[in-house]
Amino acid sequence: MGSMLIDGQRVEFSNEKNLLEIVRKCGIDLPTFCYHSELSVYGACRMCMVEDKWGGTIASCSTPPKDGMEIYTNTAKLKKHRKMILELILANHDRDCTVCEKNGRCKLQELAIRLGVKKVRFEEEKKDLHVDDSSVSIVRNPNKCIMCGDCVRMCEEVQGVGVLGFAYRGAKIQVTTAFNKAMNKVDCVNCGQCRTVCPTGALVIKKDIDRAWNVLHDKNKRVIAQIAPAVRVAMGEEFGLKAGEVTMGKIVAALRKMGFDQVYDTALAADLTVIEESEEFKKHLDSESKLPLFTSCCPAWVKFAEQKYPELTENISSCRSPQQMFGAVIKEQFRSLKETDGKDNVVIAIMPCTAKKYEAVRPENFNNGEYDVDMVITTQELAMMIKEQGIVFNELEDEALDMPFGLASGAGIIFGVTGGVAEAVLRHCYMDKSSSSLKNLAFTGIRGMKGVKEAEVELNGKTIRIAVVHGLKNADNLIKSVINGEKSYNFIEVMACPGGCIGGAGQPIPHSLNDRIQRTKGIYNADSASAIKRSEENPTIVALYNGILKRNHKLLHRSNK
Ligand code: HC1
Ligand code: SF4
Repeated sequence: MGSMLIDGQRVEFSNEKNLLEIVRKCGIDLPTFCYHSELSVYGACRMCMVEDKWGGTIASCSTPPKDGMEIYTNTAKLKKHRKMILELILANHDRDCTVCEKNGRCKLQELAIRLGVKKVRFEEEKKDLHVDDSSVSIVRNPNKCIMCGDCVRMCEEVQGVGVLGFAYRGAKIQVTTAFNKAMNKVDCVNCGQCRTVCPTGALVIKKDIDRAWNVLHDKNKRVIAQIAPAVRVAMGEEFGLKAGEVTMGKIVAALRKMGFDQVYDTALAADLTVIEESEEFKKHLDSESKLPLFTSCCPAWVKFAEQKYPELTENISSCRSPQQMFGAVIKEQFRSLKETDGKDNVVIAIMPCTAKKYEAVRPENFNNGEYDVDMVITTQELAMMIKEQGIVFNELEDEALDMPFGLASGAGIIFGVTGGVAEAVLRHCYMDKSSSSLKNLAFTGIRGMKGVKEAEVELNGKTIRIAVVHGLKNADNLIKSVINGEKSYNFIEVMACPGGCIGGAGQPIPHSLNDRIQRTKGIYNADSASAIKRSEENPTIVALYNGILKRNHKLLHRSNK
């Protein structure tokens, strides 16, 4: 608690951890490249310098506030200093802005405009480093890297993966992988979180837009969309709407205008996952073996576990993710249609996630001579396609999904947030199907943004211990405490991205934690609005179990379990 003078105005502060947060709280948007409130303070870019009353300059991000301080944020000296930094960065930056993927969204470009940098006085040799597009999820272009280190800290501190780091010294310094290996040859889990903090075009989503247009323009293809739960609460942000606004009806309308033949909901397959995973969980509980059971719908988490904890393979649910269940079921269902009209069935998944691109091409997802899901387009890619097509998104009339695979329960929809899978499974397992039991479940402690959440519930006379974790570093720490016996659980839900899929790296980049909170609210609103709350009450699911799943149940599992 205390107060200070900022540009001559008295400002109170309480728990802010540094000067930068206080300055921003009082309405001055100090520029930074390397500061993210959820990462450690690096203090490298020096853009957030402020001046004290004696004319000394200090980095506001790494200076704790003190009562009675007097600082200035925009003196002539500071302005000159910031411009100089920008010019130095721009001097050896690849400045092909017009064709840069980040054009219009680049922090470097934005600050150069904002601070009035009109020319670069220092001409240095441009970098000509190899652009790594070996990953199916992200492209790394070191020529556009400004060494802020944000991706390095994200990968290490939030995801616990640590495949990116600084190499070489002086003018040759680079952010790269160990031994400069290709991204598809290191333990990158494809989560894409590095790209959510990259201020420039150095890390971007690997696009499948051209491939998507090709099939949409081909009259011999039947193009089928499945839309993931979290897409509906974030797409609007690309068109100036508020985070959390549910725009499913407009997304459906846009997809039809673009030429999609069928538009369905991935949350329907999440309902299948709920039933399969619940049955599997009950078996593990009854036999008291392979506990805790871990969820399997997040592909970045599955890859992380396979690499780091191979001994846990049997504890990870054998269920395919909803994306893959959906693809497998639809391909099976539409096979006869292909035989009748000769059209190839092409399944395009619209996902909030970059790791889903990797999941779709895993070998176990190649069946009957084709992939179950042919292509994955992120929320951001779909927004680009909508804009390219000239569709005025905000003016679209809402349209309904196609039936019967457009029908999902609220339980399927809440998969899009951390805690959602666990809650959906409990809704199914609970014998008490009253609405008060639904409410009680919501308050067990598995909702919310805490990195690790724990709950104890009574299930058929047994006390079940549940953990819900998001962020792979949190998952890593939790697993260590399970392995060393400090903690014990029966069921653990893991999502790699902060907040779950609503914070996926294929979504519009959230401006703050509040955007993720609003998206979460949007998901719970969509759940409240849905007529069906539990997966087993979804009539399409019932029909599937009485139809193709009776004949071919293995469509739902990663191996033939
Ligand atoms: Fe997810 Fe899932 S919820 S993994 O977060 O289980 O991506 O949205 O589609 O597959 O349904 C992502 C979201 C998504 C799957 C479902
Ligand atoms: Fe690290 Fe995820 Fe980026 Fe891969 S995609 S480098 S795991 S943050």
